[in-house]
Amino acid sequence: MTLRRRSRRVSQSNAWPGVIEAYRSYLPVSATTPIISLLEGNTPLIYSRQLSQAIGPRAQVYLKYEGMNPTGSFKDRGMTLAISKAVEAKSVAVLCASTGNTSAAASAYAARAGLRSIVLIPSGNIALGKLSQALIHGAKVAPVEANFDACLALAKSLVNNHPITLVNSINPYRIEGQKTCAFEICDALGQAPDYHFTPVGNAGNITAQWKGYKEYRQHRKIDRLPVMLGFQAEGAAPIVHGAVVKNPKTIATAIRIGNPASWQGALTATQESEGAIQAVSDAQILEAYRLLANHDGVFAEPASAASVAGLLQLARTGYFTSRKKRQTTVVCILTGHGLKDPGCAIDSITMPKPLPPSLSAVSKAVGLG
Ligand code: AN7
Repeated sequence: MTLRRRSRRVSQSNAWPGVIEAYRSYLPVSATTPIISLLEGNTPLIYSRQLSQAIGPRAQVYLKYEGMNPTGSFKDRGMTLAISKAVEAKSVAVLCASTGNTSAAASAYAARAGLRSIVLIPSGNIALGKLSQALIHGAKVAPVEANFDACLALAKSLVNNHPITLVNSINPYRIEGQKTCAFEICDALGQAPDYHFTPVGNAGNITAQWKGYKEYRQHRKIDRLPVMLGFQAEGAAPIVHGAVVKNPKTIATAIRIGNPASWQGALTATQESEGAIQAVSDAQILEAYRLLANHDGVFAEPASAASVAGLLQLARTGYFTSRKKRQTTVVCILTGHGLKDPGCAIDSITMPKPLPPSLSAVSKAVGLG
């Protein structure tokens, strides 16, 4: 009797296959491209009652919770493709500069692919969760005493002198992968939203999302395009001011970027869609961060809350009431998980004091006394 070797993998025929398999015909892969995936994508599009009410009676606001990706941010969409293509090109190492999330994604996907990864991060200005990820996935981490923009310049010089693949979003495969976020939104809504709100740092994501919407329209999956609205932090708003910011400052370290690589892509997206890039203050970012956690039950990292801060800012200025009569659909991208930056959560609440193990002390402290 011959024993048939059983497949080690459980059949997952109905399971989500990751963004490359889900959108293969829209992406630059061939039948022989090795696919390195952690089954990223298919993130929740969550209705927000509080934000819908804040915008107006005919508004429907949805949160695209990209923090639910395998490494906790939208970067996984681009990284699955960038790493797959690096393996296809027989690369043995990848390199990125990062404010944190790119380094987390690069090191995880590189680990899975058996590639070495090197990450340059601005020393002291990356959230602890992200740093832990890069380290635990085995990346060579170089904390540089400089900001992200200087780290990116160093990274570009390093790849010129060594046979290493750069996996920052100037790698076009990153943009290709990240456009799948727009596809998913359209697939879920059956149409493009009227307004698309997103945080902007290096501006790769808004560039990718706009590309995604335009491709979906070309393929007649949707028949209109959203207005693209991007938000930078006030102290790191080069696109808003039309000038490089030498010393960008914001509590939202993910978007602490003074010279975005995809600057032109962001301008194209907002000009073609009649949208805008605007600034929101750290106070507005933190207000939105708390609102999301307190009223929607959604924990997003501070940079992510910039999209919601931007939505509230525009709503206050009457942006929506002065425009449309019919139903308005809004999507806010929440780019990363709140657990990435536990320090920010702890700093923005009052830490409760330790209590003696007595019923009266505990009851009193929790408001049941
Ligand atoms: C949570 O990880 O640039 O405008 O090096 O982590 O495409 O840069 C992160 C950016 C928004 C901005 N939200 O996206 C990096 C990095 C979060 C982010 C952005 C980032 P882009």
